[in-house]
Amino acid sequence: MEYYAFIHFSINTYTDMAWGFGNEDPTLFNPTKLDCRQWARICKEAGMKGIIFTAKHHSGFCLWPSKYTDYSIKNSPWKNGKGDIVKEMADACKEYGLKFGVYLSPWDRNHPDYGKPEYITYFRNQLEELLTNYGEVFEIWFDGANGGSGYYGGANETRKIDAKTYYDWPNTYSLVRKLQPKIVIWNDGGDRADLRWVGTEAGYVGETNWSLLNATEDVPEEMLRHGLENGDTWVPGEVNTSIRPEWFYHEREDRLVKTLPQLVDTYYNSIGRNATLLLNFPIMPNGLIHQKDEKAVQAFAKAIKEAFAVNLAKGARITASNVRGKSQAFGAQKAIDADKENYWATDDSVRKASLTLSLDKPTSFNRFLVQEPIYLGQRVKSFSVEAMVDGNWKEIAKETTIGYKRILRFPLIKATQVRLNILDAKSNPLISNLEIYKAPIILTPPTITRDQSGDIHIKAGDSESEVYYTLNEIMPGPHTGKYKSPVKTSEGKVTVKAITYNPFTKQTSIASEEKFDIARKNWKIINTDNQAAYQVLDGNSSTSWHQSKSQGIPTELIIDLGKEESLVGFRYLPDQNWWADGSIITHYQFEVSADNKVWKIVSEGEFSNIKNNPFWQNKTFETVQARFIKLRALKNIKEGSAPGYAEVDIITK
Ligand code: FUL
Repeated sequence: MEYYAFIHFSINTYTDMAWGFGNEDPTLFNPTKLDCRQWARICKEAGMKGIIFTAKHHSGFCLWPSKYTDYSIKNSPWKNGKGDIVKEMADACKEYGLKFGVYLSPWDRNHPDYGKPEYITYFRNQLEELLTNYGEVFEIWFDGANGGSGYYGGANETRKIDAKTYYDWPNTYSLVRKLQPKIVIWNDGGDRADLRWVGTEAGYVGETNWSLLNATEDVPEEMLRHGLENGDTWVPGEVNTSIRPEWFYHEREDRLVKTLPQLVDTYYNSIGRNATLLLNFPIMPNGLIHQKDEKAVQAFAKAIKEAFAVNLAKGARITASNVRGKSQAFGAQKAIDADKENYWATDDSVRKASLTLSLDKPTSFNRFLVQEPIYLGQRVKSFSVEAMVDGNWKEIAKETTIGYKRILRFPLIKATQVRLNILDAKSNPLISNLEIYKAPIILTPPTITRDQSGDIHIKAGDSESEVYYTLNEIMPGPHTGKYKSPVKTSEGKVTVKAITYNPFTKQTSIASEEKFDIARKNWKIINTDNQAAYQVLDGNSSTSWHQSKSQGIPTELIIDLGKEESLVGFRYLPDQNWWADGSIITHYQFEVSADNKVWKIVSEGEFSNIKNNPFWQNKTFETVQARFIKLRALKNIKEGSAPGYAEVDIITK
């Protein structure tokens, strides 16, 4: 299926939490515009094949009117408790020609029996409801987060279970398979199921990716990323990741929706590496997918469609170094004909062989796609790709596994022939499909940062594009400076403008612009010896430093600027991680000093709305000469948590 969606929606959508505790009041659940057809339409238009829906997340709150609990939408104001979102979701999937899947959290932080044998009966009763009343279910997701603190019917305690034995997975699986014979079971907490977690939610799987593991062995995360060459069980990887940092909707992530280059990377790092891609949409409290998420997934779909629009291998001549029994039924042609089920095969004893494509004329391409007929297993252990350029073979790539599908990206190359060399295989190699493409370069504005030493770093979204910049306010273009490595600047203020450029089509992106104040090169953080504190000055908004908790609040960050400066303001960027929001400073004082002895408060107050919009906070004041600055945190979002900083900067006159 390659590509399908996850939808996260539950009671904790209304409390702005990643996991509900299980005590949230059902009356909070009131989506005024709920429309499962909007979700299905977006997924269908994005080219997805199905949707997996969080029928019950860890809070235990059920989005269908389960007979076995009152902790469900039955007791919410939505449709006066008469609604059933699982049904609306299943119906919308049917209407849009999508397969329907279910996420049922084994961990239930609401149920009083969680941790006891009785809960297993409850869990199975719910499984039975979900797998009987809503038509065909293509996948069931048993999340691995299991046991811990929770409400548990009022007990408010921590309950531990053994995820391997507690749910009696063998019998639970039998029930699932009896009710839905064609279902695929996902489980990372217990017995090996049909699909495996890839050990990360960051949106990638290993380049070496075997669809095998051992059935009974506990596997480290590293192995989840790569599978096991000689594993005894077929458990392909499924790359699950969210279109935003978190799984559930949080307003303050509205500006953190994944960018086109990030989504395209995810595609090549999942579907392009023999895995499926399960991309999550959080639902807003009103019951809809946010427009920004919709736009992002549409742009992603368009970019992929354009990349794979014209298969340049179609109609080429193809020859093989060896063909099984010299039979046409296994000939090289089978790798490029329209039928993706048939395949080129070598004689049984062969482990090394090649396929050569001859093109009519010199052809430019930058993608290579290859597939094995996996119903006969995954065989290829290593391969290389070469191109005939000006009469010489040039190696483009040397890789390991192929599997169901492998897609390679490389800079545009113009060649008359392309050769796939199978270098080693577990058995005689089989190739069912081979394609080449010329994907357009994705032109998005580059990102510009300045590190503590004052060097400027510029990054394009697509490594095939060129980057041009200026430091003098002039519009950049192919006639201005070409970015090759970090740009040294004087330590003063600087405005950087940059564009990405497609040298083949001569198109440019919209320009990015960043204004940097004086470089922070000679700054010293003087009230801590912890070198990690310098992440506050590294120019990288995704790194951060947190004060030690024991210090309590107020807590200070004192910086020596190295020399006296004319200050007119300061800037603060809180830790950008959603889960670190407790550490965001809401109330502050800013002091300056000439000698680190006599201090003067030049600004104090609050960072208004910083919880919902945790971005750069700029505070200005009357010009003052000072060499030392002190940012004092008076209050954080969460009492008792230590202040965290992604960046701190000054504004000079
Ligand atoms: C995780 C869960 O704990 C998250 O809340 C989310 O559902 C994700 C898909 O899996 O383990």
